[in-house]
Amino acid sequence: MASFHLRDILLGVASAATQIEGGDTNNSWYDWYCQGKIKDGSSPLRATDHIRLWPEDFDRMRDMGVRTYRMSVEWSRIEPEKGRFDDAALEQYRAMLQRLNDLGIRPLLTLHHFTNPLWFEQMGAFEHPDSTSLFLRYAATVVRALGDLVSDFITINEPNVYAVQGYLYGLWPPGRKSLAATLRVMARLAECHIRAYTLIHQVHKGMGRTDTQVGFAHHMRIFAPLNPKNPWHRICARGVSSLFQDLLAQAALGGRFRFPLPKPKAIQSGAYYDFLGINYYTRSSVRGFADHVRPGVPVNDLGWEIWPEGLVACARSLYKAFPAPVYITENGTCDTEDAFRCRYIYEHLAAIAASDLPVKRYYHWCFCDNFEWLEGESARFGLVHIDFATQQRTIKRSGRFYAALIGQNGCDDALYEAFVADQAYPTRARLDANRKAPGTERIC
Ligand code: GCO
Repeated sequence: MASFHLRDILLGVASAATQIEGGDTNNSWYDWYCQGKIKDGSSPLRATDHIRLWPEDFDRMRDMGVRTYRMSVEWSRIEPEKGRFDDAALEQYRAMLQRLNDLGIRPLLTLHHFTNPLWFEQMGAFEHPDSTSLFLRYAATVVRALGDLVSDFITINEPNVYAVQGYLYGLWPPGRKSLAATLRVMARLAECHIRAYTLIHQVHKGMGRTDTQVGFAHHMRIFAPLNPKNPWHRICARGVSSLFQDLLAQAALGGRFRFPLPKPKAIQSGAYYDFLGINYYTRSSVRGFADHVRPGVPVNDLGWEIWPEGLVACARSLYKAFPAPVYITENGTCDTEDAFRCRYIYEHLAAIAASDLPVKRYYHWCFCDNFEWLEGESARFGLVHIDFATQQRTIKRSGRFYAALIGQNGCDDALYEAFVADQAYPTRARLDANRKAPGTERIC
């Protein structure tokens, strides 16, 4: 049985400003590029030139039947200097949101997706004691300026990935390697989410809106013991899961800050979510405190294990603690040749369709190939192919498949035969054999 039906799930696509817009030198990731940190030497200054080409991109989304679009606004454009807000930048985002509404594509707006304005980065970003109030002022400005055009908000994207990559592994800005700083930043981001949750509701209510929905996008993965029979591996898997994702969920969604996360002042326990935003990509097999991939498992081009059941398992574990509608705010894969993306989409959506969880939205990451952080332009996650030199867009086979899935609100046998049946995943062993350069796996 290859068919499934998606009930009342709204299907959409996701993106993030720095990864697509281009044209902004005033942010932490452009600075990171200038420091020579991007593996393929590409710059977020180019990206997909979405800042100019968005009307074309939105038309393509409409043609594909996309129902909802997760996008982010760039803080460094909106507040280029501390305390100076740029009306033209806000107008630009208003035009985008207006157009999405006109096309019948429901926007979900992310306020912070990894990138900081330079002035904020240079003052110490979320380690600085003033960072909460500065983030809240920015958030309130955005909601006042755009809140008549959008009702669904994500405060912060993947606080755990931001903290771990930037403050523990030192791979992302600001390049620190301190466990204490990582925990401080995670706690600060949880606090920012909680306070922004309340503030967005207040501001939006003041504008006469009663349909506000706020959440954060939590990066979740399955942490499995590399050898399930080894008790040490089992302890490590639980420990890593707790440090990386469980403590953060308790703090940000429930206001419960547990050791070793520092507790911010005057935060009450409560329910700081209207939906559960989950970004899911992979399963990590754990030995010690490092990530591994089991030999022989299916993997994507970056070596991340492909394990569709994990999506539902992650959603279930979060839902048990925090019952609310589930939005899969990101799910997708790096597949340069677009050789197995249809199967990836099919298997993840089939797992959702088979579950009894209240999954209400699914955002495929990503609408188009883009600037994939450290990997630059070399890692392709899009449904639409980008020729970065010419900015030519071409819908991929997987994009046509996704459009057909949206059209049918599910998959029937004919669609499966046409797009999925002939696709197989690479395996870890094959990837290693094909690799000329050493692995480029992301650690978290
Ligand atoms: C993340 C982000 C996206 C990535 C995507 C693929 O999870 O890191 O939210 O910006 O591009 O996950 O790595």
